[in-house]
Amino acid sequence: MKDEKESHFNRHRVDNGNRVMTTNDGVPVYDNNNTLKAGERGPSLQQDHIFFDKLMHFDRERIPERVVHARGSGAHGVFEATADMSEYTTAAFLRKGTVTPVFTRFSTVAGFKGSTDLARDVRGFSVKFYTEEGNYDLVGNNIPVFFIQDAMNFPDLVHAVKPEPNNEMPQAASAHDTFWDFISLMPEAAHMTMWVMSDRAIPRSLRMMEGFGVHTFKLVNEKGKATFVKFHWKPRLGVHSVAWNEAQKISGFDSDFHRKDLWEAIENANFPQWDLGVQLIPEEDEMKFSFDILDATKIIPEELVPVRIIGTMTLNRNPENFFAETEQAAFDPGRVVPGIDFSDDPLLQGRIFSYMDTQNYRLGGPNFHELPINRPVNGKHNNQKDGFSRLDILKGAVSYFPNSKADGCPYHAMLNGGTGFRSHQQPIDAAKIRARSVSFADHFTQARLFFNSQSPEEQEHIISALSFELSKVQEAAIRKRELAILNQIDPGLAQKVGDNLGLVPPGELDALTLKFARQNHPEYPVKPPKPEVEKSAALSMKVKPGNGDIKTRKVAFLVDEGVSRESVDRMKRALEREGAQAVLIASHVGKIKYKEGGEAEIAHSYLTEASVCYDAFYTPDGDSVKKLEANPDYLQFINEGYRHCKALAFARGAEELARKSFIEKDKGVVFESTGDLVKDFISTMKQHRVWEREKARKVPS
Ligand code: HDE
Repeated sequence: MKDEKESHFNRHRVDNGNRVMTTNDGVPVYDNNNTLKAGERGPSLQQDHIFFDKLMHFDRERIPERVVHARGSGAHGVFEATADMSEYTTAAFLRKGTVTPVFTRFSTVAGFKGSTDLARDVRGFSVKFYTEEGNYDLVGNNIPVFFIQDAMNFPDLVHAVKPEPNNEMPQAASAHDTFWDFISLMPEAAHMTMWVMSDRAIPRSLRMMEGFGVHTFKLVNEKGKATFVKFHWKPRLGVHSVAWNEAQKISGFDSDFHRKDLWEAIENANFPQWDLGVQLIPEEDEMKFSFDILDATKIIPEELVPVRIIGTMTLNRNPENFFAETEQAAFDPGRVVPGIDFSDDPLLQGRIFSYMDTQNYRLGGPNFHELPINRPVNGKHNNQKDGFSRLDILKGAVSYFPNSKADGCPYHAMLNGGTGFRSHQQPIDAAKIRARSVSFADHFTQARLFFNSQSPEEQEHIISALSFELSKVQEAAIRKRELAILNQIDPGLAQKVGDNLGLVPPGELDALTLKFARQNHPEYPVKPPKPEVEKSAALSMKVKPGNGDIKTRKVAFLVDEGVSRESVDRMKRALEREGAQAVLIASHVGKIKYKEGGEAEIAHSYLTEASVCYDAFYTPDGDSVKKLEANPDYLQFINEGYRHCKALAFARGAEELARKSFIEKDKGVVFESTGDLVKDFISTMKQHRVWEREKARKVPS
């Protein structure tokens, strides 16, 4: 099997090394610089087939970008099952010890393909498992709920959040009228809105975010018994975000920040890992909760159903060609393997159509599954044929079933007692109806649960984000309508956002919001059932497992001519022991002299680097201190780091620099003279950020 998998990925690799250049038909190209002309200074000739071959291809290099999730980054890896799940599912890739190749693509949702990585947005988290029973796609997000409950509203949601159609602004941003107009008329979006306004929407790294299947799915065992399941990805590096002010600046300094971070981690063999967890709900318990498990705007709190870890994904190989792999990867929640099935979640049901349809268009026809990145490793065998860009060459005269001429092949699994995909035999007795279940009508209880479960700093960030976004909305009526929704979630929250908008939150939902909600539920608002829990610890990022690890964190060492080698090396060694990265930054690249003699090679200067691209800052001792004091770029670096609540360490001789730049000592500012420089710095970094600093901050930058 290993060889087969290897050849699967190798088959289409092209190596141009030591080869003569050819046309697409393999004709050697003699001159790749000059078009064919009538005379040296004459017009070009129509018979220049070499030039036409080249330009014809060039003119068609772009394919339609994804309507949503256009901006993305992918990586190859493996998934290893670590638990025996045979009691619940026949899926072979979930058998303990099975190792399955995967391709994972992370994305933002709203921005175009070339937009910034650090937009406030949901992140897509799609995993294609190349299992021995075919491809399984778990196409999830880094937020466990969604804005809407029924797929019918999806194009409207996307039209509302995308740049406005008259002027195509703003890019990769939800802070504009049409988004909030829509959201304030759709109270079902309240829960998701809280998540998107939280720091989850501005991750520090794609490697430091959770993933969720969002919908309830089903696992099906050998006896045909189904168990409902929710999927979770838990990052080994913990869950971390940046500050909003920082995110905006990163977008300017390095709009590839996340893409580069993922790429570099893999190149440096710091392979990111996630554990796959499941919440299992017996079929009998389907109606047991105060919410409907088919409603994608609801989570199942971990207090009610714990998350059980069943495997680990490791991303260990960057794509060799972005277009061929990441851009052409076709994910589809409709691709399930035996042992996994859909629930009746109306959002999921709609997705089962949309992805296949979108790939058909985007990748130019029905043969997109033959592209190397989309091919199943176990091969495909059926009677489907022809169509645009068919790659496979089907042998023989027979392309129908049943047949006798090819001994009945390919046969379907039931004929030979095999285990093909069988849908869960779910009994249904219902009238065809276009309606919304009343069990979907409570929109605020879980939005409140989320807000109540956040730490005070996280709550402040949500308030600031809502204030930012709604301040950017031009129409006062929209601001007010959203405030009325926030007031239903938490009056204190609405009050604080209202203060920032100069508005008093209305006590009742807006008449227009009610009008639209009543289209789905004539009796709206419906009295909400009593929730099982009022708080859920797992919803705060503060307490995530894996937090406290500083592996791969980037620490800026702010140096200059005459810096002390001893002061640099001592900290560098300690950080590297923890797996963190020390990056020397000076006023110029090239060589600088150490105080003790000898030279350091500097790859980064203030010209190319920004403080927002680093996790923590260290100013070593040496003659460099005098130079740094007079360097406004240095002062901006540490002031901004301070503003963004990062750890700052100053060797004894550099402590004065902190005071001169108005940085006040707090638990994130480490001085050599008042503690253990190295130990205190590392332990502060382990807390990720000193968010408490935000309130006390007096530094302007
Ligand atoms: Fe998607 N979504 N979506 N979505 N979605 C697409 O498929 C769609 C939804 C998600 O890395 C599109 O190939 C509908 C929920 C990810 O390539 C499109 C509905 C969740 C990706 C599409 C939803 C997602 C997509 C655009 C409502 C989280 C990127 C390009 C019923 C569980 C996949 C494409 C990648 C992409 C449709 C809602 C996640 C248009 C109709 C809920 C991660 O088919």
